[in-house]
Amino acid sequence: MGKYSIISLIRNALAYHEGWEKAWRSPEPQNEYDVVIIGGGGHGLATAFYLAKEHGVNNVAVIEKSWLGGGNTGRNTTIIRSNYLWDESAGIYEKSLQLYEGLSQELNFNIMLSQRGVLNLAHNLHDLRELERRVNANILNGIDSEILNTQEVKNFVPIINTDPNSRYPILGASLQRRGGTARHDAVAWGFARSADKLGVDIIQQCEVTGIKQRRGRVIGVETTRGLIKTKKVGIVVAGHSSELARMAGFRLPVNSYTLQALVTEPVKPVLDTVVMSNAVHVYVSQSDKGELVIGAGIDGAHSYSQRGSLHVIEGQLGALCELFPITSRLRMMRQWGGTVDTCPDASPIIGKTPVDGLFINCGWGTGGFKATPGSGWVFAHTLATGEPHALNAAFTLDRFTSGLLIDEHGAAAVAH
Ligand code: FAD
Ligand code: PYC
Repeated sequence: MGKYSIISLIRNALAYHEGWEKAWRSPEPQNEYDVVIIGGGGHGLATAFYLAKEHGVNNVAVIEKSWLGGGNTGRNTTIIRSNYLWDESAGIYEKSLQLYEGLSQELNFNIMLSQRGVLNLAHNLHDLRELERRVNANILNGIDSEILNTQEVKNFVPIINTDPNSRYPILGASLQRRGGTARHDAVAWGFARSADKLGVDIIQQCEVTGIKQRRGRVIGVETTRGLIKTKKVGIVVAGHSSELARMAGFRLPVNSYTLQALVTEPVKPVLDTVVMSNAVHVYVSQSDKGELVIGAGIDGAHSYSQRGSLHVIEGQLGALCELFPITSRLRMMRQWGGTVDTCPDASPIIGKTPVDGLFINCGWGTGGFKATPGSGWVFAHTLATGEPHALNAAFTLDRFTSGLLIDEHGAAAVAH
């Protein structure tokens, strides 16, 4: 750290947050924008940033009903990876991982990328064959992916229980070494700060209540702070996508569920990778603070509640203790939930809607944090040109009528 950074750090620390430079402005909404993005999560903010940076479209507003990153962006367990099965998914998730690899430099904001590896465990021969199939597909797509045997898993994760007589014996695992974690808030804030610098208006505490149309074309959005005119709108509201589609007069094949997570009390470093078990429904990593960050599959009932129910926690903690016996004496500190938007094939929708000028980016379900930069990058292209990029061309809404589904239930890893 240079002399001036240290002086500025001391000055700011002593000033108790007074007079700190704001990371982004809080402008009043203008009457009209070239593009309005609904949703100030990571995906919406990334879209705005790439619209301005890659396409020179700066007259853009991001409209957020609450605070930036307060939706799933700030609620997720920060796992990133690109080891999906089908070519279409490999293309977009790998683009995203590559953007993540340069993002701290690109945004001049430390997103705390930690490529500590992501393991998916196999507990029986069927699991192992499924993982081998996916690893082979990944390798054909140029994505780093490998299979570890039981001993190699034990070497990689010393605290894991590999006793062959345990309830969930470990026959092996897939490993993506370039996978890992990134700090979720930092991703949202980094994109917000850089988009703001490029002229994007970020408007918080402003809810979109209607999509105004004339003769099948979008002409603006109704908000709690008045009408904002525009000929191009991108909906990027994750768990509330069906609501926005309803406002615009069409339906989505999307279901909303609660996905929950919890953290333990902080402990010394015990786990320096991410371990997921699709079959047993638990996954875990250790945060920089020392907490074990734990999650599982969705709660099975449709809901907009951001809480989740106890039986899901009981199941995942039982599995956690079986797989990692040393966790059995840890106390749980916090639990929360987010509303995820799931598509029938566990893949997103990124593209046109039945309304001219209205585009949608949704359906990332339990796994969209890893896609944040890639999703924003392709959606910016789609909004700027009116047509999808090659990387999102297959993720259309009409695949649910054509039948050209992209079934990623296996690679989604978190059951939904
Ligand atoms: P959000 O961050 O939810 O942003 C949407 C925004 O739209 C919200 O801020 C909301 O307030 C706003 N909004 C909604 N309606 C309106 C309206 N009418 N007007 C204005 N604004 C509106 N993915 C991974 O890849 N790895 C993980 O480890 C992972 N773990 C997860 C764990 C949990 C517990 C949860 C809940 C999700 C997890 N996910 C994970 C999924 C991931 O969080 C999401 O797919 C991703 O963050 C979605 O980002 P987003 O920007 O689309 O949505
Ligand atoms: O998609 O990798 C993932 C994930 C991990 C936890 C929740 N989703």
